[in-house]
Amino acid sequence: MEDLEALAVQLDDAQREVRAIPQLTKNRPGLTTSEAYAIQAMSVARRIARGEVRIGVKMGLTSRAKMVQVGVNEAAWGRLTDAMLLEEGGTLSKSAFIHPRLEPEIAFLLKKRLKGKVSPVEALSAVEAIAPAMEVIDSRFENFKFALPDVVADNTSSSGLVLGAWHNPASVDFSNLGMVLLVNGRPAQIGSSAAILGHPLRSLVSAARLTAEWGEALEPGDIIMAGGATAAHPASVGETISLEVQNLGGCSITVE
Ligand code: OOG
Ligand code: MG
Repeated sequence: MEDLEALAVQLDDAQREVRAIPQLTKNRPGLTTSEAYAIQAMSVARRIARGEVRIGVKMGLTSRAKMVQVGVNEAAWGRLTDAMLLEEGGTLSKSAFIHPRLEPEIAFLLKKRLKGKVSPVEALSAVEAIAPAMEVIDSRFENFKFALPDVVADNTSSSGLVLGAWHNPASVDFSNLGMVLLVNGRPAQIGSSAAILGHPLRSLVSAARLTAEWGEALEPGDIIMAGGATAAHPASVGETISLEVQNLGGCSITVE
């Protein structure tokens, strides 16, 4: 356990010091996914101990495009804190990140607790609202390269999120909505919400099941990020990166 704690400290320090580190599996080829989730929990606990507040959970690698981009073929989850919230329409200071990438997502806001195995209907009845969202991912590993245990330990590259306006989930069928990531007004990534496990709601169902394996629940008030619908876009200074989702509006941020 102590050696896992040491790895958690390495990752936490890398994030705070904005410094890439070698993949954990280079020195520990036998690192298991289960050990990696323990490292993630320890490293996020350090953030919470410093005063950050848990705001929800993110799913990652829930679309084919994302799996292909990073070469990891299994969905994973991570923890979100208030320190990751970025202002919609605001700026992202690139120097506060190692090598940030942005990706188009759908976010859920929960009004009821979800834990363990739930049906899509139960999951939907727990949703207060849905919003267009962009996630900022910033792998703490050199060259943004990792295997599944690395990325799990690294809180699935979680680093920031931008949220658009919330909508009543009953007012829009969000199973297959066009999603366009624009860079300075030009489409850079085009996809559909259906790319997220066939329906973003399935990602919420998975989040309830996977977090419960670690004794955790999705709580009322939590934000759940469904995962990128397309490959992520590496952010460059001077870019305004925005997301437009059919029938849901969008959100945007400028890289400085
Ligand atoms: C891992 C995190 C994946 C998503 O939405 O698929 C993720 C990564 O690509 O660095 O957040
Ligand atoms: Mg993501």
